[in-house]
Amino acid sequence: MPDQVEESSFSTRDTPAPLVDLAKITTRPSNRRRFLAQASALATFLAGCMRSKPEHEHEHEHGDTTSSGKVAEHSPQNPDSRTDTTLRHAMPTSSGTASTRGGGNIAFHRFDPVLPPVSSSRTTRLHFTAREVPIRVREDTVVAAWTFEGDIPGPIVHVRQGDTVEFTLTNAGSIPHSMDFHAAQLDPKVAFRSVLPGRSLSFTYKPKYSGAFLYHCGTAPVLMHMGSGMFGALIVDPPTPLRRAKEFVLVQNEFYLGPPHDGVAPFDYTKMLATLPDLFAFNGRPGQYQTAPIHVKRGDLVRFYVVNAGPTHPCAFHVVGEQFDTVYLGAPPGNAIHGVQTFEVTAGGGMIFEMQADIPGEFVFVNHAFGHGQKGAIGVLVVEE
Ligand SMILES: [Cu+2]
Repeated sequence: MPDQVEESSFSTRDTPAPLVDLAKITTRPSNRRRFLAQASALATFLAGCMRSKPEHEHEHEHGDTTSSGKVAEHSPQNPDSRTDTTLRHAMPTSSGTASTRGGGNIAFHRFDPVLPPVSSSRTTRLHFTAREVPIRVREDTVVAAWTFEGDIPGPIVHVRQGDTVEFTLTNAGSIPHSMDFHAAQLDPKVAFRSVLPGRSLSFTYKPKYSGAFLYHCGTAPVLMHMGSGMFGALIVDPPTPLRRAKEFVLVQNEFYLGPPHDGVAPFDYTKMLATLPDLFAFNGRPGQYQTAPIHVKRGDLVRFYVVNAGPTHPCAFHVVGEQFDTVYLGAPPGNAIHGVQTFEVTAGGGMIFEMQADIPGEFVFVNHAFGHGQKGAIGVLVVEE
């Protein structure tokens, strides 16, 4: 059955490449006449663009799909997905919007790291809403988040290899957003294209491989949308399930924050480009599993699904006082390595770490790139007697 893409929305569209090369326009006095002629040509070209491509026409072009899953010829292209097109698009430089102000009454909640059970149905229907909301990520910090389903990270999704995932994104935000599933194989210009505020987009796919996968907003600038909280984890089980274990999902991300307004700190795009984060976190709250650790019992097999949302830095995952009996680099149960102290999960990647909890105690799990661990990518696994 072919994958399908449907929409109940309008879509953004690429801007035309300029026909006049600005770099060739010179202001040297000896070429003054040529400069004036070129400037006149540029003005004529720009005026033509404004007449021939009014904004409302872009917004009203549909990308309908046929019943066979093919996309009609007049389908819009999405320049936003997988490419950071900051140079061609007007872009926000901070995540603060009218809906992300007023942090005083926002309560803190711990993000539950437990992997939810897989559904008995072979079809998983997901309907995510993109929302711009303030989130308290620490006692003293509320951020102007862009989210899937109102949290950082978005919901943990658990399916099997070969299941059908029917996905709909509704945009309840104030700017375009989109969805890029790393577990999917789809034409990104169609399925992962931007959805305007108030609109929805649906598509269907079947995960080809098992593993720990990232999903994220792919709207330009991708760095800004991922950096402001639009990401999550989708876990795909192999056809023959892995051994029974206590299973936890850890999604690492970085925070780049500006000065707070009305108690809410906006995400700062200039800082994201400089790649020196203020904070790191597992599951959106720096150090939350130090304050409220993860508990297992002696004898449990513990399985961490570590997904790195970045947007930029790696996660050198390590458990102090333990070793990983098995690390699945991808597509479990294949690609397993054994007796591992630390392994790096790159930005945009996900891996599965297993350890036998046969010694009681408190075991710190950490991004062993310690500048990152110190900023919040750290927690505690308590192995009870
Ligand atoms: Cu977005």
